Amino acid sequence: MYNCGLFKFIDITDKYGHLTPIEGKIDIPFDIKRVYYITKVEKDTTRGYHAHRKLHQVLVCVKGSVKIKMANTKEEKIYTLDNSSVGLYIGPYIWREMFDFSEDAVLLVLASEHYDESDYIRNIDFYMEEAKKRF
Ligand code: T46
Repeated sequence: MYNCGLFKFIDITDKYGHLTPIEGKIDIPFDIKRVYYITKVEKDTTRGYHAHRKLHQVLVCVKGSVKIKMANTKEEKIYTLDNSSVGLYIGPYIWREMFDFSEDAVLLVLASEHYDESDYIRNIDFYMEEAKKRF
């Protein structure tokens, strides 16, 4: 599937615990302009239901687990994120839905741009129309 995939980051382990560094333009293909995280999502809640026009993001479930459904105009794929040293890259024109959050899930997101609501396509029909012209 275009514009998405998994990254494995270094997991530096010693007797004091684990440390995973993620550096913009080194470990992921963009500079990080924004960081946010999603926590305390109630059972059976699904988030997302949108795509971005320009934004590149990497999602890391630093605690617990969550499933991410990603789709384009032709196919869809579901990833389970449950490893704090694995990142899911999602680039432009990928529809995403996040579901099955574990109670303790902490989903960290590294983003290539500042928050801009006009970059969102929140309607699936508009998404299909725009994405079909590009891919
Ligand atoms: C994405 C997935 C993985 C802000 O004010 N600033 C921000 O940086 C973000 C991300 C959101 N917001 C506001 C916009 C909404 O009023 O927070 C509210 C909840 O955002 P949203 O419904 O878009 O949340 P999700 O979980 O559906 O989507 C978020 C990101 O918005 C999105 O880019 O890819 O996480």
